[in-house]
Order: sequence, then structure tokens, then C-alpha cells
Amino acid sequence: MELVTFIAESAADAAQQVRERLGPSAVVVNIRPLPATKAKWFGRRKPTFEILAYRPEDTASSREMVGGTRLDAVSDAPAGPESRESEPTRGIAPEVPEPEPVSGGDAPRGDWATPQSEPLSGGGSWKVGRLLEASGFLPANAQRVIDELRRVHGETPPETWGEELELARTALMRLWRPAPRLPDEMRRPHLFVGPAGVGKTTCLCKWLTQSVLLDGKPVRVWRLDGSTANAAESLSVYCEILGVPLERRWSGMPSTEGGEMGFIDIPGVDWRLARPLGELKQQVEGFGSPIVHLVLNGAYDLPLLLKQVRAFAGLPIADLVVTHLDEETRWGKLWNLVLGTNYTLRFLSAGQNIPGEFVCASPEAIFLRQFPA
Ligand SMILES: Nc1nc2c(ncn2[C@@H]2O[C@H](COP(=O)(O)OP(=O)(O)O)[C@@H](O)[C@H]2O)c(=O)[nH]1
Ligand SMILES: [Mg+2]
Repeated sequence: MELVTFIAESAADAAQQVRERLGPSAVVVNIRPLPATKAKWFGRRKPTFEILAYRPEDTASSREMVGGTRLDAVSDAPAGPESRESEPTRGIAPEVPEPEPVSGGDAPRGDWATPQSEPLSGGGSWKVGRLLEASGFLPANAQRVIDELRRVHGETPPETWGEELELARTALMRLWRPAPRLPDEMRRPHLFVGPAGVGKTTCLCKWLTQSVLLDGKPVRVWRLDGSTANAAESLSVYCEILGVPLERRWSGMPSTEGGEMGFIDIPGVDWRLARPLGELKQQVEGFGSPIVHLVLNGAYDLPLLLKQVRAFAGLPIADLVVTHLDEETRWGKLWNLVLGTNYTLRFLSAGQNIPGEFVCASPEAIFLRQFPA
């Protein structure tokens, strides 16, 4: 896979150059503004940006390595498996106890084929429970999977480890709750909330870039202050690059024919304090009925993540977006958010590249990293 660099002055210019050189299936990995001095080297005076793209040889493995946005994809959602319809559910599952710290260090990749562990105490002779814990499951959630396996297949696991693992995957697929389909109508803006520095603005930029590059959709962005000033200058730069209007004051979704997709960026809040959380709640109410995505840094410890989910539970959270997955090897821990809260996972995001890796959350996407071949 060869990454090719392009210099462009607009999204349309970039898409055309990439298509001409690499064909319609080209994948865009990263877009970044060029400093004025560097742009001058290329004889450009206008705001200029650099785009990194490649032609996939083997689409699946290439995308797995670097992520990116396929220019020929026909979709209004980020790259990844389709999310299916389901009823939204809210809040922390009441039956799940306070999280305990996850024991054990990072499980080395590739060790999945050889179980060296004892069965969980409540797991009969099923051994996969320990493996789930090593991949990031809380003991209570690993036990839930084992209970499901015993309920469906009885006390005795199959003869081979491969079969046991396969049954565990199938059990997890059954326990997965897909994020509900996003409404087609554009009247509701997408709003990203969460602690400061978790990657809210980056996710917004990734989704925005995919929407503009893939669909040429009309999009509008609001970069708003909260209880603190919104210093995300980079968001304004990306909007300029993509030719997307950005406003600094909330003006409401315009009622244009066909509608626009709206994204609202606000600063993170200190989730340990009631006051900023209360102010955030008031601000969110002022946006009408936004689709609120709670963004979490997936590299944080699980007890902290669950505390953050609890702190934001007073808001009308639609779903969760997990970032920094490039810094986390134990993707199995994502299952604790599925099994330990009533929220659904919407997107998984890994890395600082824009559009980079930003995919719809699915069991398959998690298995790829949880049980590497
Ligand atoms: N390694 C890594 N860095 C990220 C990721 N997402 C965001 N960042 C970086 O984290 C920092 C904070 O991101 P930002 O989107 O501004 O966070 P916000 O305060 O929640 O809006 C920036 O330096 C981003 O480039 C990610 O998935 N992986
Ligand atoms: Mg931000």
C-alpha cells in the first residue's frame, strides 16, 4: 500500500485529484492544513491543505491498518458495518455492581489460540471467561457471557478451544445492542459532549469530513463557548478547507428545503462538579432536541469511564463514542460499556488523523482487535 500526497485548495479539488490519480475506490487517510509558508512552496496563496490517500489493494486489511474514508462509498454514516434499528435505552444498568479494577496487564496479541487459564469459579469447565477478563472484561461481565454459554450450550464446553471461542463470539453477538438508526431528517443537530480533551472536536471533524467527502452533503457547524471559551481553532480551519459554514453563535437549524446536517462543538466540562454539569444541561436544552453523543477516551481505566458515564447521565445522551482506541490494546473492555450501561456504542475512533479511523461500532469491529487472528 502506497500513500500518495496531494495538495489542494478545496474539498472538491482534492476529491477530483485523488480520483484522477488513484481511481474511484481511493481511500483518504488524512487531511491537514498547510502552514502559509509551506503553501507558498507550492505556489499557492489561498488556504491550502495536504491530503494523504491510497488505492486499496486488499481493502479490508488496508483499512484495518490505517483507516480512512473511501471516496466511492455510498453512505450517510461513517465507514463501518451498518447499524441496525432498535429502541434507544438510557442510563446505567441497575443490576450491574460498582466496577472493580480490572486485574492483569495487557494480554499479548496472538495468545488467543492457547488457553493457559483456569475456568472462572462460576463458569463450570468453560475457560473462555478468563480470556475475556484478560481482554478487558470486568469479572461480572465475563461471568454474564459464561452464564449465557451455559444457558444455551450446557455445562460442558465443546472439545476444542477454537469451538469454545467461536461460541463465545456468538454469545457476544447476541448480547450486543446496536445503536438505533440515525434519523433521516436533518432538523436535529449532532452535539458532542464529554470531559475535556477526550477527542470530541476530533470526532466531529472526522464525521464532518466523511460527510462532505463521501456525500457532498450540505453541512453546518457551530463552534460555541460553554462555561469556558471554545478554543478549537482547528475546527474553524477544517471548515474553511471543506467549504462548510461555521458559526460562533447558536442560530438554530435553518429550515431549508432538504435540510442540512448540523454539528455542534462545545468545550468539555469538569464532570466531577455539579455546577458545570448543570450549566451544560441548560445549554443542551437551548439547542432544542439535538442528538447528543457522549464521547469517552477508551484508553482510560474502566472504573473512570463508568464514573464519567454516570456523571453525564442527566443529559439526554443518545449513544456513546469511544476515542483513543489506537492507544488501547484491550478492546474487550468496550464490552463493559455495552453490558454495564444501557447505552449503545455508536462510533469507534482511533488516532488523530482526520478522517482517519472512525467506524460504526459493531461486534465485528471489536472482535478484530479483541481476538486478533
Ligand atoms: N492518539 C489519539 N489522539 C487523539 C484521538 N482523538 C483525539 N486525539 C487528540 O487528543 C487531543 C484532544 O482532542 P480534541 O478533539 O481537541 O478533544 P476535545 O477537548 O474533547 O474536543 C488532540 O491533540 C487530538 O489530536 C485518538 O483517537 N487518538
Ligand atoms: Mg473540543
